[in-house]
Amino acid sequence: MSTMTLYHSPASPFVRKVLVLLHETGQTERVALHAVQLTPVAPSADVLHDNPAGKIPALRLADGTVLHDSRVILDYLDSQHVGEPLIPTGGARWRRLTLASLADAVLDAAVLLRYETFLRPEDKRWDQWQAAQQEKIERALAYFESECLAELASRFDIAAIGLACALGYLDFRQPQLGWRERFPGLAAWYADVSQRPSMRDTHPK
Ligand code: GSF
Repeated sequence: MSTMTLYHSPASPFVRKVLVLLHETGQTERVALHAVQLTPVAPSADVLHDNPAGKIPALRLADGTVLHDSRVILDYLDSQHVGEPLIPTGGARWRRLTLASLADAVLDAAVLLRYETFLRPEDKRWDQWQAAQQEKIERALAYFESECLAELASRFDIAAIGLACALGYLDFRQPQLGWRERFPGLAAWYADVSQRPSMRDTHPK
């Protein structure tokens, strides 16, 4: 039976990280999804009730406590299962969290770009700002490609989940980007992890 409620949109890559972790740790049944539609300029009243920032994911626990943002929710849910933690507790912890944070930076830039190109009126758009966000994505992917392939392949944990959801979101929102040609190591890694049921069941829509 579900004891927690997750504010959810099938397009949200930050929500997807939570869904993937739930799947990987066998906790999917514990969480009911509350579907919402929102943008920064059209917030959801339901979400605002539980998160003044108006953002998803937010997770309401059985006792009414609300957790956000995705990092806090992942940390909480990872403390709620008996398997090997997906946020390592030993020496690898800070490195893996830092890689997860870099994956979130890709997502932050990609989501801002989406708002900039989809929501902002054309006459108010700022090319240089868009280019700077795109460069953040490029630099982060170049770093993952050149420095992190073995680390990523070693375990599907918090860092790998974050990057997999980020690459999935780039495919969803920037299909023209062509990142696979420039980052073939990441492309091979992503092709592999995309086969996981947790990734297959949570495709953005
Ligand atoms: C970012 C969540 C976010 O931007 C986290 O949870 O890690 N640091 C936060 N969520 C977007 C939806 S999405 O594209 O995943 C959101 O809620 N946007 C509405 C807004 O007001 O920014």
